Formats: sequence, structure tokens, C-alpha cells
Amino acid sequence: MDGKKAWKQLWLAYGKKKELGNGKYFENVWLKGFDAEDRVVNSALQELKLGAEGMLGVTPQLGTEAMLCMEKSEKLSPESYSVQENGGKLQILAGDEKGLLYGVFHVLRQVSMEKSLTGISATCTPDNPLRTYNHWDNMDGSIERGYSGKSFFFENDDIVINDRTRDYARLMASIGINGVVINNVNVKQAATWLITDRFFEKVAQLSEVFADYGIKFFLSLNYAATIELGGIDSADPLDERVIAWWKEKMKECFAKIPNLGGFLVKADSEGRPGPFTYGRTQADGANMLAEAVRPYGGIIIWRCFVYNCRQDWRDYKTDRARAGYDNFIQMDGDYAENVILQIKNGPMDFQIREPISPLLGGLQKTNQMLEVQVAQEYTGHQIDVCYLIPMFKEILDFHTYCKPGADTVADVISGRTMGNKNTGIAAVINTGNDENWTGNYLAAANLYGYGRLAFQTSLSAEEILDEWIPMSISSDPEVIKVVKDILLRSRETYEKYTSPLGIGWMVTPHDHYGCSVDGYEYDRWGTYHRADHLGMGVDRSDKGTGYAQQYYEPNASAYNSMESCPEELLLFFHHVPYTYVLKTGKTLIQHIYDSHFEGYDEAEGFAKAWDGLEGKVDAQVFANVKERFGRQLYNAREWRDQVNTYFYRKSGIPDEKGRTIY
Ligand code: GCV
Repeated sequence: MDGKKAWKQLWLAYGKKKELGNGKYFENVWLKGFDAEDRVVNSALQELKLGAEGMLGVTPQLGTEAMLCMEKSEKLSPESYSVQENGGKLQILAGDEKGLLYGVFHVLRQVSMEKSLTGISATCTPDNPLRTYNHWDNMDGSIERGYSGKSFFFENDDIVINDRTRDYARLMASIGINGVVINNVNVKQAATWLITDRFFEKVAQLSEVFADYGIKFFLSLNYAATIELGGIDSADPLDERVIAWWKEKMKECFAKIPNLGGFLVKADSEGRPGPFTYGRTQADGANMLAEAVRPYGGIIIWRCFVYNCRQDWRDYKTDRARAGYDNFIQMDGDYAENVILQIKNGPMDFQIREPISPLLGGLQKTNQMLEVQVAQEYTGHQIDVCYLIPMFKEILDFHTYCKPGADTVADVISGRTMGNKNTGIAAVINTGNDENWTGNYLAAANLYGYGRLAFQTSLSAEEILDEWIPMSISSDPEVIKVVKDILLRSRETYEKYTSPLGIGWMVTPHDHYGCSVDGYEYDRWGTYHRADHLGMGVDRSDKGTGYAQQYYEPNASAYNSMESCPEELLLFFHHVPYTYVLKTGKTLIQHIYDSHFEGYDEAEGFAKAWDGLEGKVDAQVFANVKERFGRQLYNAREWRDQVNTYFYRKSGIPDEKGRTIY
């Protein structure tokens, strides 16, 4: 608990910091070219006061000729800012009110990291136009794939607005988030009412809290609302009655929710309704809604997570991995300007290791947004530590080869590849109403890191920790060293003791925590990993499902052959004999044994290293993480033993190091 609040303030805790000559800048503030009454400017001023008082014991006064000047600059684009210190004067120049807010957070970050502001010089323009967090919160208060308590937006089919809502908006703005979707993409009945008179007033009120922090408000939409709310017997996007109903509904929504940015839609997936039911395309569905929101500057974010979850895995040619591309590529260029396709980072579903979705950059004439998952659905449920930013960096840096010179995923989603502006990045959030927001306190590094990376994709995973650790845990160099080491290695460690070389899943069906080698929920035959007594892995080459051919060259050829395929993805792309020798000189089966033993040992090492921080970090944080490590070790041991046993029994090949395998 921080101060009087029943929830932590995370990196905005603003506890006392080393002065380092910083206090003087905050005594007087000169606001030039900005209206102090503007809601976002007011938030920036409030934040400056909170931070300066808490960290430096100084209360800023508005005046002129002050040592801190915050000024509007025509030279800077919207959302951009520049922070400069020269001759004892600190200046925050900003392109607009949001830029000013971000500039203030930048300065407070320096103070919080115990860095001197003297001589500071930084100019920042966000890389991605849209930087959103997606909540999978349900109106009954539950959270789909939530691992840190209940929703703080919803309770008993009602909306909650309180002090925590404002703190949430502050946390989001401090890392540069400019859009939030508050409800689950699986829109259950109660959430359908969010766009009706029953909830308009409260939804508008909630959206206003976000408006104070420059954050656009989005809702997930039930594609079949015409049936569920409109009393029409169809959701066919070409049906005149359907079109008219949505036009009227959107007029109402934008009139009643002033800060509304648009809608997110999951259609034709995992039982959700969609245009396929009526023999129409995804473009027909998205464009119909886009036309209805266009007059109000709204956008439709349409998810590409469309696949047949009833696939028969005994059929070796059908391949879930192909589905996203196959369902969307033919209509490239057919989507309206205010439609953005939101594409999961991999072709499957947020596994610990997947190739990058070939749709990213595969689409050349369509607005795209990348979707990643900060919620640790398949990466340890915020029990196991798994710092995801290195994975997100790999995704952003991936060369799609879609266009010479501007072909990385980061290029595509920033608009650099196609020169488009409706683009960006989204993440499924990992928050809940737990006192520390994220279950495992260390998982807040992902909450923070995603936002910072979305704003500035050139930041490294390490630089982000250099900010987060001193702001959130301690600036003691020893603590920084230990926490950084744990976090930077954690993703590989998790991968080592779970599913090997890109095969994915092997996880308890539905729940997705804990080992179950044959447990993929949509395959009741236990064959999705294709393991037999000779080998394992899915042949996705041109001789198999052909998935590798969905990439541009040279990626397609690289993935197509076992020899050139990146080894960390070998089992995703190929069916490999257990005796196949990897580049390390180890056979596949020995790699499986070794990595599982190593993964467990590394997790044990993390737990011990954390124990060494007792008394050096906040007692509550210490206890929380220690308790999580206890559970992580249990989980890692289970995974190690189950995976090794399974493949020992399948292959009949013993561990060459003679360790106990049951
Ligand atoms: C919100 C996976 C998850 C589901 C999730 C779905 C999606 O299948 O397990 O909980 O539903 O992805 O992204 O729509």
C-alpha cells in the first residue's frame, strides 16, 4: 500500500529521491502558449506538483521567468516533446497538450531515476500513432486470462469509477499509452449494453477520466448486436436494415461518449459471430462498421485472429498456422481507410516462441496494428517470472522483406512502410484489482515496458529496465544488478523448461498453466505436436502444410529447409528425428533433456538471488515475489519431469548424462 491508497503506485510512487540539484527547477513554472485550464495541461501540472512534492519536497508555483518553462512549439508534431537544460534553465517544448504531458513524465522519470537534470537534452516523437492496451475484462468483474485479481472497471454487471481509475489513467499516460479498450473482445451479453442507454452515462463518465490524460476510449463490439439489441434477424453486413441500424447506433454512441475513439471487433473466431455466417468477407464486415463511424472520425480495429478451432488435427494438410493469412490476404487493399487490422504477433496464439505472423507486412495496402500479450496467458500466469520485452523487441525488429529499406514489423506498424497514419500497436493487459496491479510485482516491468516500447521502439529491453527498476524497486546498484539479471534471462529460462524449439502449447488445456504434453484443447487426438517414436514437430515446409511459403523471400526458403531454419523454431516448421544433430552438436532429444534440466536450475538460481535481496527491497514486494518464485519452482519441476519423461518413453533414448528421468 502506498500512502493512504489501497493499491500501489508502481513507478509513480514518487517517494523521496536524491536531490542532485533538481529541486530548483520545480519551484516556479512558466506556462507559455498553453491554456492552464485545458484538461490535459491541467493533468500535466497536477502531475508535476505530485512528483516534485513527493520526490524533492518542492511545490511548484505558476509564474513567469521561471527556471522551468513549458512552451508550445510549432516545430514539434502532435504528441512530441523536447526537454532541454541550458544555463540553469529547464525547458519542456511540446507540439500539443499531450506532448506536454509526456514531456512532464519524461522529466519526472529522470528525477525518479535519481538522474540530474543539468544538461539534459532529449527530443521524443512517438514511433507508433496508436498505442493501446486491450482489457479482456467482463462486466461481472471477471477477467479472461486475468492473473491479478478482478476487474477494476466492472463489478456485478456495472461500471466502477473511482480514484483507482484516475491512477490507472496516470500510469497509462506516463508510459505513452493513447488508447484503451476497456472490455473483453468476447463480448458477453451484459457488455452488449455498454452501447445502450442503460450505460451511456457511466461509459461517458469513465471515458472522460481518460480524456484528462489524452487517452482515447474504445469498446469491444458484439458483431451481432443487430440481433441481440436491434431486434433484426440478421447481422449480414450487406443487409440494408443492418447497415441502417449501425449508422443510427454509431450516431448515438459518438454523441453520448465524447471521448470515443472507435471499436475493436473479434468476429468469426472461437464461436463469435461474424460476416462469414452470411457468406460475406471480413472486409465486408469491417467496412460496413467503418462507414458507420466515419462521420465522427471513428476507427474500427478488426482482429485477424480468425481460424477454425474445430480443425481435425489428424488431417496433416490443414494447418491453424495458415489461417490468419489465408483469411485476410486476398482482400488486401479492400479495407476502408478507417479500418485497422489487428494482427497477433504469431500465427498461433502468444506462445513462448512462434515465428512472426506472415500477415504483418504480407498485407501491403492495408492498415495494420501489431497485437502482443502482456498478460501472461502462456508465459507463466504472472506466477512465473517472464520479462516479455526482449520477445517484443525481436518481433519489432523482424525483417519481413515487404519493402526495401522499410521492412521491419516496426516499420510496418509505425506507418513508415506505407506512409499511412492509422497504424500502431496493441497489447492485452496484465492488470487486475490486486493491490500491486499485476499479481507478481515483477510483472509490472512488462506493463511498463510495453508502453515505453510502443512509444519508442528503439529502446532496448535493458534500457527499459534501467528506468523501471530504480523507479519501482530501488536504485541500489546491487538490487538493480540482481533484478536486471533475473528479468533479462527470464524468458529463455521459461522457454527452456516448457515447450521446446517453437512447438508451442504442451500446456494444461483451457487454463494454460502447468504441463500437459498432449493437452492442446482443440485437438482431442493429442497429435498437434506430431510426436511419434522417431521424432516430433510439424512439417510446415512446401512438402508439408506449405505455411513457410506465406513469407517473402528469403524468409520462405530459410524456414523451408531444416538446415537453414532458425533452430529456436525448428519444431514449428519441421518434423525432426530425435537423433537429428543440432548446431550445438547435441541431438534433438538430448537438447530437450538438457534444456529442461537447465531451465529448472536457472529458475532455482533466480529464487536464490531474490532471497539475497531481503531487507534491501520493500518487505511487501520481497514477500510477494518470493511467494511467486516458490510456485514457479514447483511448476518448472513439473514441466521438466513431465516433458523429459514423455519424450524418454516415446523415443526410448536415455539421457546421455544419466540423470534421473522417471
Ligand atoms: C479473448 C485465445 C485465448 C482466449 C482469447 C483469444 C483471443 O484463444 O485463450 O481467451 O479470447 O485467444 O485472442 O480472442
